[in-house]
Formats: sequence, structure tokens, C-alpha cells
Amino acid sequence: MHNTEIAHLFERFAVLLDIDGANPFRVRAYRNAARTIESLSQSLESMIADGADLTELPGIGEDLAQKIADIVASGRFHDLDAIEKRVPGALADLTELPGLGPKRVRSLFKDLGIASLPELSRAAKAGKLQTLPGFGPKIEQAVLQAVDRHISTEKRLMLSTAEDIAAPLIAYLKAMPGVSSAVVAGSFRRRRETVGDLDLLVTCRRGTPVMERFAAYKEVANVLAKGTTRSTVKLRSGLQVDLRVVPEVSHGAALVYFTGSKAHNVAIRMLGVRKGLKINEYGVFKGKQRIAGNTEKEVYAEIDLPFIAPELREDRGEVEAAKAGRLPKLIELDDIRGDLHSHTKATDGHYTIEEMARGAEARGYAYLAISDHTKHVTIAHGLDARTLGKQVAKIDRINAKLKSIRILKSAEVDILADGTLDLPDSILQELDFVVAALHYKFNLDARAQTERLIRAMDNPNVNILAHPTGRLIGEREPCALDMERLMKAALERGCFLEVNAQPERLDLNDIHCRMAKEIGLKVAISTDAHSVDSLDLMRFGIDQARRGWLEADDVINTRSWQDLKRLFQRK
Ligand code: DGT
Ligand code: CA
Ligand code: CA
Repeated sequence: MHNTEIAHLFERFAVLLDIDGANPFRVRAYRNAARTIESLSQSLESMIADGADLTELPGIGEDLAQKIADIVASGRFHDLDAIEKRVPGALADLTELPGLGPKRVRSLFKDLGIASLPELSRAAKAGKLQTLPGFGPKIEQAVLQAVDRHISTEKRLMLSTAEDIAAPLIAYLKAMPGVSSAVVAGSFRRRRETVGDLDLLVTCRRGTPVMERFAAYKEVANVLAKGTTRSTVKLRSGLQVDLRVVPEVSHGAALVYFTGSKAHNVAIRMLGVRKGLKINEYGVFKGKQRIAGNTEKEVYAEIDLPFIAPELREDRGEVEAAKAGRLPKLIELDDIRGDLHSHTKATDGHYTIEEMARGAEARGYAYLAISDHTKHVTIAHGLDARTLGKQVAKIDRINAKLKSIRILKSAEVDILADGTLDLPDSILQELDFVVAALHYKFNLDARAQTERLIRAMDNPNVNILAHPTGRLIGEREPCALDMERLMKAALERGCFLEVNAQPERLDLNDIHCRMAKEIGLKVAISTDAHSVDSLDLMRFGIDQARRGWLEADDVINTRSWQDLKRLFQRK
């Protein structure tokens, strides 16, 4: 068990003791112990294994040392289990709200039976809080606001938003003399579509005052923990950031450890155990001797594995594949030869065809598809057959002048309720290829929705199904679909599914990418750009494709237009 977890158990126990009205000295003893444990540079587990005397640590007496030993041995803190039978654990979370100390939380629980955030929110809305002694309308109002804010900040953050927050913080830390590297590990480095918090790893010379600088960062709202090797802060944006400082010799081992995922780490550690090695955030150890730890590659090499890309570290078969020498050669941004979905001023985009084409050219692409909305999407002023016809003619004229890039004639045609398309075949046949997409009636049952989409692909002009589930992260759930059936139907018809690279879409997602690969269906990774800048969103699509084990060959827009044209010829 990791030090953080043990500290967390003690911290939680202290809060519950406090709510329970225990002796304040006892409460403080557990709090102090938690703080001591969090700032240790060595894991308690290994200290115990080495026979260290824990009572030498500040704030740890005989009693606490024994408890730590029990927790490490059993994985459980029995006193906490016992108190949770009387005092619900969720009450500890309530004390984090402004205005609610242990005393008030105790009264909420004893007098109103409130034991969770939603219950608290309901009671405050019903005006029940102000009836309690020690509460008034002002406190009730403050609690209500805090609850709402708390609930809204508990959400995971989109990867792109996390990037915007991480970049200046990393630059700030790197600018410090003595810091040799500062990187984000955790789910961020594994490129998950959302992150729970940021896990920063700093390598620096001994004694560099990194923690001071970290806590002084202008975006820090409060410092939750501050030690010599580990600190946690909450930023004004609501995002929590964990920072660990590691010595150069442990950099690779720490990177493996804090990149996770937890499940991947467990699998790695087990391989180590089989070879008589101990793997932790400080290195790979044979007995007491560190035999690796500088680089990640070194750490994997000790357990006879090649380097495993962070995107694959989810314990979804990557360790077995690595062992068998069968890791995929993951697709990279450089493999992409063009973008198959973009919009212009003609509908809801912000730039002209020429401006978008120049943007694609500047990114080294060989082609860019213009795929504006069609008439059913009235809010985007979708094109009808006549206006699309004019756009096609215009693209032909522009292409005649362009040398190094080709504009592909396309449209994002709307799929109607019955699965037919909102433009006649006569105009669709004029296009280089057709993208079809859902924009309404997301709430059909899985069977009806799947059949609606298959019906759309029955039209022989359709080549790519855009953002198939229609989800918007944090805003709209994916529609109900039988994805496997949909993919098999696409494969039979010679159609492709899109990985929409918009950070709030990422639709298909990583799991779907993997499913497509297993079924043998290729995908298109497209930005759906509405501006020149958003052509750069391609990399977010690549991230998810990599998490889905895709290689360049699994993605159609890694091909030249000549080859692609052949793929677009439907059977
Ligand atoms: P998140 O923050 O929910 O998006 O997901 P992660 O994967 O970033 O998780 P986080 O921040 O709790 O921890 C970062 C990494 O640290 C995690 O991926 C693996 C490592 N880690 C954290 N706790 C443990 C643990 O108890 N055991 C092991 N083996 N690794 C852990
Ligand atoms: Ca994290
Ligand atoms: Ca974390």
C-alpha cells in the first residue's frame, strides 16, 4: 500500500473522530501522522520491510507505528472500518465545504439525517438547514452555493482543457534553476479523454526549493498538502494537482509508477516479483540494490519487456502483447496525409475554402475535404442541392489553380429519422465522397438507432459515418447503439466510421477504435474543423486511436488520394 493511501486513511479517520466528538488531542495526533506520512520520501512498506523504527518519525508513537504495520500487512485500517459503522464516511466530504466544520456536520447528521452531498443539497433547498441551532439563512445560502460548486467541480476535465492548464504550470516549474525536467504523468500522459487530476513529476538537483515555487504559483487556490517530496494543490479552475519531486536516478521508475494506470503497474510489479525484483517509484531493486530506474526503457528491460507506449498502459493486454513481441506500431500524427471533414463560411465554419485549403497545406497535407452541412441542419444554414452544386463547381475552379494540395468535394449529409438522407442521390454522386451524420433524434432505442444508421449506409453514395454516437463529453450522452452490429454492417458495405478529433467528441472513442480493429474495419480520423486553427485538433484523434491500438494502416487518411479514391469505390 502506498504512503498516500495510508495518510488518506488517517486523515479520514481524524475527520470522522472529530465529527463523532472525540478527544481533540486524538484527532490532532492522526492529522499530524497523516502529514508526516505524506511527506516521507521512502514508502512505509519498504521501511517496514527494511526493519526501520517508525517511532523515530515525527508524530508517530508506539501506538501509531503498530497501526501502520497492521495497515501495511492487512491492507485495512480496522479502526476506520469500526467508526464508519457509526459515522457515515461521506460525512468527511461534507466538512470540506466552507462554513461546515465537524460540529455542524455532526448536527446535520444527528438532527436531519443528512449523510451525503445530494441530501445536503435537497435539505438546503427545502430551507431545512436554517431550522437547526447554530445555522441561519446566511449559512444555508452559503452551503447551497458551495454544494453546487463542489458538485460541478467534481467532474473530470476534458484532456484539452487540462492541457491548457498544465502548459503554463510546466513552463513555470521548468524555468526554475536546478530543475532538469518537469512532466505530466497520470491519465494525462496516457491521453485519456478526461482527467481526474494532474500528476506532475519534477526531477531536480537536491534541495531545489520546488515546493515553495509550486505553492506560490499564481493559479493556486489552496494548498492541500505540502511536503518535501510531495505536494497537492487545488487550482482556481478546480483542478487538483499532485506534484512529486524525484531524484534523477529514479526518474524513469517514477514516470512508470505515476503514469499508471494502477492496473498496469500491478501487472508490471508482478512480473518483477517473478524475477525476484521489486519495482516501485524509486527504481527496480534486487534486494537492496537499485539495478534500474533512470529511464522507463530500463525499467521495462529488467522485466524483459520492450518500452510500452503510455497510451497502451491500461492493462488491456499490452503486457502480454509486449511479452510476445506483438505490440502494435502505433499510428503517429506524421502518418496523416489529409483531413476528411471540415467546414467553411458557406455554413457554420469561419473561413473560405481557399483559407482552409492553405491551412491544410501549411500542415503538410496532400488533401482536405470540404464537408459542409446540408439543408436539414437549419441552424447551420445547411446547403441544399443547388447551393452544394455551386460549391462543387467552385472547388473545381480552385483545384485547377492549386498545386500542392487537393480539395476534396464532400458534404456532411444529414441522416433523417427514417435513415434516408436529406439530399438527393443526383447531387451526392457529384461528390468525391460523402460523410453522413446524425444531428437529431438521439434518443431512439439501440435497435432502432442502429437500424437507422445502417439504413443510411445502405445508400451507395455514403462513405463515412461521422461522430457515430453523437456524444458530447460532459454534455450529451452517446446515443444507444449496437456498435458491433453497426461496425460489421459498415464493413460489409465498404463504409468507414469516423474518429472525430474534437476534444469534446472523440467519437469513436478508444474502446470503439479497438473494436473496429478487431472487426477489421478501418476508420477515418477527422477534425471536423470549423476554423483553420482547429485543423490542429487532429492530434486528439490520434491519441484516442493510439489508445485503441490503431496502426497507420488501420486509418484511411494515412493513404494518398489515389489509394483513398479506390477505398471509396463502394461495392
Ligand atoms: P485520474 O487522475 O483519475 O484521471 O487517473 P490517474 O491514472 O491519473 O490516477 P491518479 O491521479 O489517482 O494516480 C496517478 C498514477 O499514480 C496512477 O495512474 C498510478 C499511480 N498510483 C496512484 N495510486 C496508486 C496505488 O495505490 N498503487 C499503484 N500501484 N499505483 C498508484
Ligand atoms: Ca491523475
Ligand atoms: Ca493524482
